Amino acid sequence: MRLKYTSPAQVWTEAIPVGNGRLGAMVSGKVEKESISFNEDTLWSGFPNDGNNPQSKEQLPEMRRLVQEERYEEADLLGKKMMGAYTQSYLPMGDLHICYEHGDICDNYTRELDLEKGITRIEYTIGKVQYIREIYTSHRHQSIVMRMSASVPGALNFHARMDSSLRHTTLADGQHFVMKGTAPEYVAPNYFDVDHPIVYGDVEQNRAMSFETRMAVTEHDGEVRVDHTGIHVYGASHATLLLAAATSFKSFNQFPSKAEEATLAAVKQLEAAIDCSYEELYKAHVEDYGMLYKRMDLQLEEEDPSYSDMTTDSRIELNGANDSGLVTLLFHYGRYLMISSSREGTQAANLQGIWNKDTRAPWSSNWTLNINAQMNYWPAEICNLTELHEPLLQLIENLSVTGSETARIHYGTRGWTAHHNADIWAHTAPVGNYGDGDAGWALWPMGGVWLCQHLWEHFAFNRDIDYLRNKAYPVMKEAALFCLDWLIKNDEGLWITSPSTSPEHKFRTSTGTASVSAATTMDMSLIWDLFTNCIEAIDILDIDHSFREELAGVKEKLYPLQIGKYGQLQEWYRDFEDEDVNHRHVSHLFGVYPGRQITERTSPEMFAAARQSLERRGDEGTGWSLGWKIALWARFKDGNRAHRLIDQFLKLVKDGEADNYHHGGVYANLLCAHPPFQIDGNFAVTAAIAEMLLQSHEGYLELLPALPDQWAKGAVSGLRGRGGFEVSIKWSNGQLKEAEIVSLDGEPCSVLAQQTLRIMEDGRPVAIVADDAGVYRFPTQKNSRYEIYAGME
Ligand code: FUC
Repeated sequence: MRLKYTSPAQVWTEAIPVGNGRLGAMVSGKVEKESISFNEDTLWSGFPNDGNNPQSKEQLPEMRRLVQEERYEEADLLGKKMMGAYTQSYLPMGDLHICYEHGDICDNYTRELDLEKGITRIEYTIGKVQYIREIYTSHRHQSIVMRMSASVPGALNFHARMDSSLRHTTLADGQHFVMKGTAPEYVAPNYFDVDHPIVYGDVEQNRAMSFETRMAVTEHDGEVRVDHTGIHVYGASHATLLLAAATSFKSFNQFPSKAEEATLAAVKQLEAAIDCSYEELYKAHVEDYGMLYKRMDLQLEEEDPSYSDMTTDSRIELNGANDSGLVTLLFHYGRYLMISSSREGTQAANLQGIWNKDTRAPWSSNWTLNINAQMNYWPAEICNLTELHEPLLQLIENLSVTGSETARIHYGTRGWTAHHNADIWAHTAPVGNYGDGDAGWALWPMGGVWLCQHLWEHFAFNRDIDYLRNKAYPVMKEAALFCLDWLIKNDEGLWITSPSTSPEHKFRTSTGTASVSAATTMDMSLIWDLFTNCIEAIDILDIDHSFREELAGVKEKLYPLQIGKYGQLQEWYRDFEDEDVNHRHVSHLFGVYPGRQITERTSPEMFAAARQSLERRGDEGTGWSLGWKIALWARFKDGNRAHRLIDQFLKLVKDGEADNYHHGGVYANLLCAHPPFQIDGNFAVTAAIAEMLLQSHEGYLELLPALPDQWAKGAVSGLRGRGGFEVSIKWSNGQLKEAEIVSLDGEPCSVLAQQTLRIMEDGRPVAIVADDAGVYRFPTQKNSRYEIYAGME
């Protein structure tokens, strides 16, 4: 499992990402002048500032009147008056430049990322001297570790320095080379054209955060000098360079600390790592990373051995999804990226995970809550990385705090709301510089409702009742209270939302297009999902009985899903024509995936209509859109269609290809191309591949629900299903052969497969009950293992 290249990265989207959840780096592997751009996940512009717009609430009655009178274009315009501030931006920290005194001409160049160890390695020869670099970000030692070596004594000579596009100075502090900098107080989004897009605070009273990066050479056998220009290593055959970094960020609702706090934190990190030998650092990293990575394995078909000699970019370009080894690589890469961008206690992975080189990154590299932030965490549970879900769950808790002010100020409701963008300050207001925004994007108070699905899913997969009681349910309940106040009754006495948008898509009106109307399918499906989850939580916790009644009553009378004139699941309240029939968002299909409202069993007609909607949308899409569609085709149990879209996802996109809303693909480094680079698609495709092999949203584990013809034979281990089950499956000729289920919580287990099953525990048959639909149910014991065989004895 390696990404592999035979030349250095010329551009950022060819470079290799490494990270420990907090500290990230993009390694280019250039021979003479290595450049590594690095990030720290708390480095954002700005300071706590709610960005709410107190004028919003007074527009609401008029807004609702316009919607009711079907004056949609006017409603869109009025929406501008309900906007708050834009979010702040996630920032690059700096660039590390290492210049080797051996020129740029070399032989036998290779550059690899070993997914099993989480280490990138660069090798080349100059004359008879072999040079090797190993680079990774250690979670245990909280630093970027770079080990350089030469096969001949004295051949390793280099100079390392750092700079940043943010305000900074550099200096030598004993054996440390130090960069001290400050973030701007304001960075305008890249799509917002203003004269002063980047604004720094007053030197004396800066409200933004400070940052500090420290670098030192540890183990070496040469001469090391540190001065204000950098670190110089002469006459060595090996040296280890460490880079530690910190900011003065405190928390989402507190102003940053003084710059000294960043200094203290960076010094502490570096000092903790500095006395370790390279061997100790390496061993600790491989162990720590492997503890997460090794939980899963996947094999699809026999890999064509000739493919493993090819570079990753040529495999993408020439083979696509026909190369099942490349598909497995893509799958594991999503897990690698999750381990590298999300660890307990770090910030949640944003639009670019943690890897961003631009001060004005696309869409501020923020958290976009109308699909992208959620999508980042789709693989967390099913791919057995449940603890890496934590940063998102924490972000949700933060948003529920700031979001209660937004709910009160913007709409006068109880509970909490978040709109389509968030930042490290837990921004929850609709974005648009108090009047500039577009209602089609920003006037969507459903971000919190959708996010709450993650709180529930974390419970559903793990069955931790204390977590449900103390962490998840209280936040879900507050989001449900918002919905109860936000919903209004239509003329037929059904509950609807107004204003309401189907994220970013517009419909045609008699005179143009508009986005604001009432009760979009997505709104209603999200509310259905939250209420359903709250009701299940209440039943498990045996609390809040009258609240349960209230939720159940409203849920019963939610404006129902509709089937439109094309046989499609209607996206809007009325059967409007799409502005763009191929639009990238498929929000109205939330109930199919990642939701569970629409299944073949519970609502076959809606299921067919949803499928028809996806057909109408077509197979094109931005990177993340393709990822979502693959997961949807998995839920429609169409493995071949899903496979076709994986092939589409594996299309090589060249760096700098302009933003495109209809094509997607991946860059040479296998990172998802919106384009531009956006990480969500990587996570979605990993989750979707898992979903092709195992589903558990219908109350049972379904083995191999959407196997494509191309994967006739294979094996997967370590998947997780709802109910607290770990599942491994082997198949051949497109048929289940055997599976193993470990019950982590002792819950009763239900399994569905295409064949008759025999279920054994310790070699003895287990008493099973099979229903008409072929679902086998059996009791389990906590931590017991069950073997499943297809066919009769
Ligand atoms: C939403 C999407 C765009 C992009 C942006 C970050 O606005 O519609 O395609 O992913 O988020």
